[in-house]
Amino acid sequence: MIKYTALKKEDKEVYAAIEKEAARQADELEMIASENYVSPAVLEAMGSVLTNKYSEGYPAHRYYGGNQVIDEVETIAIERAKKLFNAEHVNVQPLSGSPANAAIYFAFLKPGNKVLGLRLDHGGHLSHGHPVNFSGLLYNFVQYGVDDKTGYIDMKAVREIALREKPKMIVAGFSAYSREIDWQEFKNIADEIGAYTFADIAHIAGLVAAGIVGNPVPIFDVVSTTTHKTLRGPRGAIIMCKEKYAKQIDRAVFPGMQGGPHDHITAAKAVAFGEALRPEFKEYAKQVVANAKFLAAEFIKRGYRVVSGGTDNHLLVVDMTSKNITGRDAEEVLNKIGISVNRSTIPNDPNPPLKPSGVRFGTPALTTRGMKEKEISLIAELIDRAIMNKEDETKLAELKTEVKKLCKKFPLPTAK
Ligand code: DSN
Repeated sequence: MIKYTALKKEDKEVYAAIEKEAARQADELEMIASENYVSPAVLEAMGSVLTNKYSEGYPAHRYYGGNQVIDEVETIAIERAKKLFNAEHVNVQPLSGSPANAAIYFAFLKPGNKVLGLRLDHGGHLSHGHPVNFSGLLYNFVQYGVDDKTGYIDMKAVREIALREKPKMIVAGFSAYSREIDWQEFKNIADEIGAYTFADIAHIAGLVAAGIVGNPVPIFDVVSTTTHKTLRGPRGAIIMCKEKYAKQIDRAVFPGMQGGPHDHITAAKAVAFGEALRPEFKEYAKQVVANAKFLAAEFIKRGYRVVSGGTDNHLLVVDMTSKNITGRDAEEVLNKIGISVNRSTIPNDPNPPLKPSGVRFGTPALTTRGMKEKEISLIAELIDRAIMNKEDETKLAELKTEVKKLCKKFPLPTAK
């Protein structure tokens, strides 16, 4: 149990806010696919004195003195990440996912170069070429999508677009796509046109590390991932690449994009990678996927349409149209009963992004709490009852009590 003794004494206002958020996390169900609960060890490393240090540069090549210990910490993080993902080279300094992706573009491309990425409204990410994002503004992105009928990425169409457009880089990866990606097929297409291959595995990194889904690291030129989603580490990111690109990636991260790395976060990344190398992590990752598949089936049983008909990973996108509610309203209703989710576009959504038709559900955080199929079944029932009684405040209050009762049986890792 984290005590925050000094904070309680020195800053009652911030202490009270943190305690309130801790209670919210403990008493509510977290189903946002990109969120998770870190272990007490990861949290302690994040709160360590390593935050006091400046260490621009890399182990044994720093621009500040006093970095002997930081060198050790960063080297541990690098070595563990290499082992976890079978990577030739790893940079553990990126501050988060978008800065990591920016560094990759910076390392391989010139402004205006053509890049092929997955459309945001088909499950991609802002940093994969959306027009309001730096990626779409600086580079000339063309986009692929999912097949209208199946909801799967249409690899034939990807090939056609790639051969027609001849991008300098192909981006594979997503933030709301529930199916396995055929990394080898992406690589084959890229090789036909001499394009770089970049995989963003932010969402599935934990599943990749556990060997539950395919690993692009040995196949692709460069791979980025955040460390805080299924991987269950601190907020941050890493970049993995072939040894021949090591120098250009390292230079792009520092001095290209960033100044001093966040050494306390590097330590917490090392701790999380150490945890992910243990057999228990594999069990967790297996259960994450089993829970997501089970949840998809429970929704389908109750008459919901799940995009692509199910899932191969930790997330699913559910089209709320058949229940006469938008994704935004469903998010609000579920919030009232203590279940956090986020609205999501569905492929070719007739509704605008702020009021899309879908909701994205994820199972990593529930699984970290120890929940299995039995609890997932109850949660699906609670969600459905909330949606069906969306205007009945009394019913919603009763459901909130049921959610809290379930949460009490599954304390957070940091509460033990
Ligand atoms: N915000 C993250 C997600 O929810 O998927 C992606 O950056």
